[in-house]
Amino acid sequence: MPRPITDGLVPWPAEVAARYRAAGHWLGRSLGDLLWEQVDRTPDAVAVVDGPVRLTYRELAQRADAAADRLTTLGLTHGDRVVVQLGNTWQFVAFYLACLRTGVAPVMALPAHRHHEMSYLAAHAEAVALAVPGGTGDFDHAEMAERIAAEQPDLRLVLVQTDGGPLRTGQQAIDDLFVPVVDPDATRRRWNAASPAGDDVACFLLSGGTTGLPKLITRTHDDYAYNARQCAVMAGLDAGSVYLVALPAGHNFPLACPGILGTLLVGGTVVLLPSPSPVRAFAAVREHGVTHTAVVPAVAGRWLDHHTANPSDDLRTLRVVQVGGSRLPDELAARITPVLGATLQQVFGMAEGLINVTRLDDPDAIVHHTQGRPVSPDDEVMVVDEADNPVPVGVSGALLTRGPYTPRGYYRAAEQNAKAFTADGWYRSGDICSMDAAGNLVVEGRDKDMINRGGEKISAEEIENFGYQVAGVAQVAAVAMPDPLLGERLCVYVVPRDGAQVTLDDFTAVMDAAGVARFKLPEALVVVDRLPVTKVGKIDKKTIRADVLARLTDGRLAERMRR
Ligand code: OOB
Repeated sequence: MPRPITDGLVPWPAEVAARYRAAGHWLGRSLGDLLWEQVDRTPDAVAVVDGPVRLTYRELAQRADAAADRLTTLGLTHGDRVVVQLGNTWQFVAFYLACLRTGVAPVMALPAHRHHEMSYLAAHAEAVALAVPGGTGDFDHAEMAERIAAEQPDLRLVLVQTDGGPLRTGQQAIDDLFVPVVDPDATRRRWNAASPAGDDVACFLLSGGTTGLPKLITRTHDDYAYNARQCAVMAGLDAGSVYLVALPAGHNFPLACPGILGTLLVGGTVVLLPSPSPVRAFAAVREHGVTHTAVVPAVAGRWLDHHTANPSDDLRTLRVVQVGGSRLPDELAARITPVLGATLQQVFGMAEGLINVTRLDDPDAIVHHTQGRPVSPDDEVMVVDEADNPVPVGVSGALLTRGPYTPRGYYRAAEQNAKAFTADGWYRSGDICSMDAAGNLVVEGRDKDMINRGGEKISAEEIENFGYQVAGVAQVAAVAMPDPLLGERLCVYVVPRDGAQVTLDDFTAVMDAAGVARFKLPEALVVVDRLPVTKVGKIDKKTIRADVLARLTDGRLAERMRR
């Protein structure tokens, strides 16, 4: 039997929570309440566009309420967890809203996740349900879900987005949840009355990953609504805005910074695309009059190149392009407005909370060279030295933060919380930053053992754990390898056992067999006699990274491009 959701939450201290309420940051209302209020203000406005499907606010709300009813009939209730892996479709939005209405907490997995990640998430969250895409493209999510459900007795329900295709025995078609109910007004009143509390869990986000597997971050209705509202203000969203979702919708950035939630809270329109390819994105901008979107730097680079080669695409409506997830090179930053004609907003955020943005009216010097400043006046940020003492302006150090939408601990992770949070509740972001006199942050590097592959986060520890399962491997270290396109790619250093041969294929075969998300597969492997160590005997990643650079420069490192 799954334990109650409350078992493992780390709340804000009561006096801090009272302060956030008094300041009006936390409204004590559920996200569903706030969104359904918007439905009443603009019932006939278009809320969601997904290919040929256009749903008004009223239609979206009715589908979500219908799904809330069906989830209840299927046995799901307030506090249950469901791992959600849906693609960028209207069903993603309607299902997420149904969860907000019922208090069933979605765990926001990514479509790229495979058996390894999904089974862990389901087990760790003690989920009772999975919601997955159908067997489209190169991977059969429904088959994976069937296997996971067979392995985990708590999993009672598998919802599959079949898009009308065949269904496996024992699974439910997600589209059946949205079929209109007989009396939508009565259904709506019932869910209004059953609304979750402001401090209930709205959803779980996944940590960027420095540990073996992602940690779960609980976001409450109060804090997540504030996150989305505040980002909406900063991005200049209003009822006339059209927000394009080009990144995976379950990621914090397109979900709530301001993303889908921020747009729906102000009466704007959300346009969903399955991928950020420039051809599709620019066609969507033209067709739907997109005003706002969010991309990672690698995508921004592709858009710039495409538009430079095809300048006739009409992007006139595009007002704000948010770029974040990994460091945007200054040269790329300077090209956004001249080429795309839109204002650049740099976004330096994290699923753990804190969001920094450059303001729309900031001068170029700030927008091109910094990653912005916190979106809330009550965000506390501190750049510290190794003894946790603040460093002077302009000096780099580790970024710590607390605030009204930065939770005080991961879910059910006491041991990791002791490391990732200070005794007085500051979150150690693992980012090395400097701060200017006006509070703008520049991300200079990081002190967490992670590889940021174009915004996709890969934990070195997780990869090394797989390395030790590869036959003939005595020692392994996973490090970032600089890449002009993605910023970083994953490279592994291997010390073989006596006489053993270890290849990149051996390594990826082990990871493939374990069913690991493909973006985590290493793209280069270097065989060495021994790994450098620091004075205290730890593997010296800094020296290894310098070695990667040297090998890249003189051509000894023949990297393999996977995607
Ligand atoms: C976003 O969230 P996560 O949780 O996938 O990753 C957070 C980490 C940060 O700690 C930092 O290391 C890196 O991603 N990061 C950036 C960055 N934005 C994120 N590093 C340099 N420059 C940036 N602009 O990635 C995320 C969440 C919400 C909005 C935007 C990004």
